[in-house]
Amino acid sequence: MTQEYSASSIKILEGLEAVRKRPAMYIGSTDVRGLHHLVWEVIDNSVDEALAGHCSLIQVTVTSENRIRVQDNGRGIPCDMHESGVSGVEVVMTKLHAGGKFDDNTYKVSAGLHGVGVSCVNALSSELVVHVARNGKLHRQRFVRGEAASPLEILGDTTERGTMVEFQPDGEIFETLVFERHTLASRLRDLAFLNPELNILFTDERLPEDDPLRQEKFHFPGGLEAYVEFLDRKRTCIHPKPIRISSESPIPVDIAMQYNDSYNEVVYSFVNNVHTTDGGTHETGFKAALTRVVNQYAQTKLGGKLKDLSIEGDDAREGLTAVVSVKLAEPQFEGQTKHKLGNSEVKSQV
Ligand code: 0RA
Repeated sequence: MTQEYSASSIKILEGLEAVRKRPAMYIGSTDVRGLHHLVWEVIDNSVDEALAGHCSLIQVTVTSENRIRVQDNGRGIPCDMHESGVSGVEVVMTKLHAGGKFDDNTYKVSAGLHGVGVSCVNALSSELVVHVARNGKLHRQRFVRGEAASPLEILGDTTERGTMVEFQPDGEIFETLVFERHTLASRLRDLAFLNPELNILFTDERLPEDDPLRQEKFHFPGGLEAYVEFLDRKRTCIHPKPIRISSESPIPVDIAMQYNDSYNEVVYSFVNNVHTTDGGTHETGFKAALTRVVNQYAQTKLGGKLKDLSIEGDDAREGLTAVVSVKLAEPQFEGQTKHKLGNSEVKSQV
């Protein structure tokens, strides 16, 4: 590199060096899970643009060489010079924890669970190329193992807007470099159910041209209602439409639920689009409310006849399929894998 680095740039390089030294500290592991974590990290930035109301389409592609390309029609990463002496793109791509949020914090909620940012993906990629369409120009910059391998170049004029990130995970870091179509597709489908405005186009270029799974479009204007109907698509429901409960204040809460004729309980919960597989206060609040309401109703209807009737939570949820989604400015995630919501105020709010 011929470029001279300022003190702050040196710190930036040390930052990404730490990510390569201890990748598990940033993305959990270097196995197939960690590999997919890279994709979630990049997509989170595009979803953040969508949550801020600036992005309606996210295209995710697995190339025939097992690279990942994520393209959105958001505002694009700022390309002008940042105070640190490099472009906004380079700051986002090389500065640890900068994430996508070094502007005036227009982001109400962030999708990121670990929120380590796209710079970690860059650090753990043998090559990453970013294209940004912004202010009428198409820009491009290339990175190798987290370091700029070209300046931010202007390729030409454009009327488009948005960001495209293509990366090759580093074989020196990851135990496997093969992405799982099903893992990617189901997360993208979830994101589309949780964000009804969003269009997600998923392409797996490893599949033959005529394979119907090569390209899937995920767009569900019905939101969580559509999600519950999807989850129950092979079951027989005992009432025609899912029950829908939504509220914007004090926090955005969105619930859809439907009973079917099975004995299974399926309750999925999300916080800021993150699947809380270990539940937490939002899920506890929902279950407590449901048990209480069912008991109250039973007492009103049958109270005289069944004085000591008490319906347990498990009974109230027999044959229930439900999705609970909340959006929080400052989620506290708990547990070993950070998949459990801890904010105590959320229980009563839900
Ligand atoms: C920083 C500031 C702004 C947008 C972004 C980053 C941004 C990052 C990514 C990563 C993937 N897609 C993205 N889209 C946007 C705000 C820019 C503004 O205020 O116009």
